[in-house]
Amino acid sequence: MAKKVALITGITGQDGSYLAEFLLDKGYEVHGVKRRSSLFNTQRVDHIYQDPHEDNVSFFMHYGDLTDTSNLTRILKEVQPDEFYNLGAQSHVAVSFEAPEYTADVDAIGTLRILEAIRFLGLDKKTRFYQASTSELYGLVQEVPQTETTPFHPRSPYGVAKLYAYWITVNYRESYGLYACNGILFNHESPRRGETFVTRKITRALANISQGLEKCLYLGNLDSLRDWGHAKDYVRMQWLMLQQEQAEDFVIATGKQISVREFVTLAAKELGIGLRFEGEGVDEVGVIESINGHICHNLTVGDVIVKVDPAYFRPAEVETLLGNPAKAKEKLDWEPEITVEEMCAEMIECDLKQARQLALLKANGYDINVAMEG
Ligand code: NDP
Ligand code: GDR
Repeated sequence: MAKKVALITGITGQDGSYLAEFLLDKGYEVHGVKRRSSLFNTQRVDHIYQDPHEDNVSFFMHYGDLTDTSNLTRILKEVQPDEFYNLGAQSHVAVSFEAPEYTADVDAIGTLRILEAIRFLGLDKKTRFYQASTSELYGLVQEVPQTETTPFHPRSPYGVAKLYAYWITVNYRESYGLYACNGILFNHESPRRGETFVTRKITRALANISQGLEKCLYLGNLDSLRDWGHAKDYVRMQWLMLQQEQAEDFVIATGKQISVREFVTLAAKELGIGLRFEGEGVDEVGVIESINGHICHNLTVGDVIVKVDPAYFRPAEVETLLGNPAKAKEKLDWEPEITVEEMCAEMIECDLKQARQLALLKANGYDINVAMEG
């Protein structure tokens, strides 16, 4: 039987890399779109790279960009995918305030470009389309927890661009009968998470601090509440959504939320270090006694300083997000398997390994550069 063919934008990102692994394991031929970059940008997928000169190759990369219609159309024509996963995006909410027009071009119009290309090439009966929608659509939340029917009120240029992408996906389903669906995914993380998203920024910085490579972790809003899951669990659901008889939209979440401050505390606990929170709006030392109902033993007020820097505040903030994944459970029998505590432990393990290597280099006189942004 011929292999199923999948095409993924954003293959070099966190989700793209996990999804590619997942589909290769299932016996798919996987094609990914990568951007031209002056430095290598394929670190997350290098371990699954296959030499195109070999026989039986099932992993291919194509240069492309979501801002380039002719390029997307050509790749689609060449690949003729059974499944298209649109994971590519300018995905950083804070950056979208700095680059709103680019974010709209990539995240909103990029989605339209793909849908139009599918239609134009007559692939509308063949290619199933998945759109990476987001809990950022809820923004200023109207209902707790959020479900597939909760009204949207995005709070950033990123959220607004993704709102267009959400509706154009629904519109192409309703207008042209495309199998097109939205996964409304809540935050999901992993050791492969980009270094400027808050969880990875925290695990990386605390691991570095524990090895004497940095002195202080600067953060913005410590009180934001997020429903954090693991990317591995969430890509499984992306595939499941394209295996149904009819295309539908689904919320993917864990149904639990913790604050940024609590995540810092979890990470510190994992490292066995004591914290001190300082800065604007912080009026307590910040030791947290229980997270998700579990008592945090061995937590002390310590010397590791976490400082609030208003530079990381956003012009409009999404204060709280909490998803209800009941529809995914009922219709697709999907449930997340990895808890936020397990995920944090995995991220710390990975960042600590790197920090120890850097510390060793430093101790032996090598120049190292530990840049922290966010
Ligand atoms: P990442 O930021 O890790 O990956 C984004 C990917 O998009 C990268 O491969 C990036 O390429 C690529 N990309 C960026 N701009 C363009 C462009 N102009 N043309 C083509 N590709 C481009 O994001 P995640 O993997 O975390 O997220 C995947 C998708 O899911 C995104 O659309 C995101 O908005 C959405 N999402 C993510 C959630 C999360 O919590 N992770 C939650 C809900 C939705 P490069 O490597 O070159 O930068
Ligand atoms: P988010 O993720 O905006 O939810 O978007 P991020 O990790 O950037 O922020 C989460 C919350 O933490 C607060 N925060 C900080 N954030 C960053 N990045 N850096 C800081 O120093 C910092 N301090 C506090 C933020 O204000 C925010 O409230 C992610 C992305 O993956 C999107 O693409 C995706 O759609 C949504 O999750 C669901």
